[in-house]
Amino acid sequence: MEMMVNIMGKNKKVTLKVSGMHCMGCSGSIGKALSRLDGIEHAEADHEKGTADVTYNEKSIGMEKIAEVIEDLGYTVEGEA
Ligand SMILES: [Cu+2]
Repeated sequence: MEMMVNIMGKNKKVTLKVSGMHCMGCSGSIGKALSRLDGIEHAEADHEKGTADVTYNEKSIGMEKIAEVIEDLGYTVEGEA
């Protein structure tokens, strides 16, 4: 995986502002749902800060899809933090 990422060399890291998270269950479910997607290298949400750090491959997945998955879980993506 690490090697593939280096070859493709298009990874981008963003921090999103996400509202609606109240506990570790919330941040955990966002992290888990995003991590399952193709093109996501790493995803971790923090309910205290109200953010989600996402490292993704721009060739495989776009911000639109990432936001959609978060919003389908019932949270709101406010934009980049
Ligand atoms: Cu919660």
